[in-house]
Amino acid sequence: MLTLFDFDASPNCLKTKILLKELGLTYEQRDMTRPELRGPEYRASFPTGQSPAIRDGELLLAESGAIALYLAQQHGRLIPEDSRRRALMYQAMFVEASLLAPTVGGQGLFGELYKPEAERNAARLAELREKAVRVGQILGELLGDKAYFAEELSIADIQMYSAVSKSLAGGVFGAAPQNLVAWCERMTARPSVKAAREEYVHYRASAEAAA
Ligand SMILES: N[C@@H](CCC(=O)N[C@@H](CS)C(=O)NCC(=O)O)C(=O)O
Repeated sequence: MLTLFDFDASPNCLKTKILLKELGLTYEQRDMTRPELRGPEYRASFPTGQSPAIRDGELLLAESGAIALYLAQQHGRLIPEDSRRRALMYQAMFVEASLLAPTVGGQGLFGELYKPEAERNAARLAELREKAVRVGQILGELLGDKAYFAEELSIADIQMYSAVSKSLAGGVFGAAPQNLVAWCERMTARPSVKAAREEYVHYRASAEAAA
């Protein structure tokens, strides 16, 4: 059986959980702590020392995007057959990994905001805040009038969802594009997304705080 190496506070693990639920796969979950992720045993299997990661038979695989491509291809779902749509999917996935995640992720704005106030770098924080607003605009333009980033639901939407939903909830996109807000609401309403969010203390807590 497939094993998911999971970490409760992780937006990256949320992506993989949504995908597993969207594909209807059964899996065994290993709940990891930060020291375990950084420990030699985990690093021997997954050199990045990060979650999510999966074990599928002989295959040990980390990086949410690689996991998404692997599982979607294996199950023949969530990757458009049409090559133009598939190209849009790749574009959105690369934008997520190269622009969105570094700007707002753990190494970016939210990483800086989670630091105790005295340890924050004010100049970097201001730069990241400004960049986050630009990234929100870019995502709105990439999405355009499409219902999903590749016109049909694909792994690109799942990859985008964690950081976009967190950014919108945290207000870091400023006056966020309405099409992006509507897309996020569509994604949040999906049973796979609802079920995945329910499994994380972190996301349950933010839903309770918003209610
Ligand atoms: N690019 C990676 C990022 C993974 C990542 O940053 N994982 C975080 C949790 S969200 C992690 O494992 N942090 C633990 C640590 O760095 O010690 C992906 O998409 O999977």
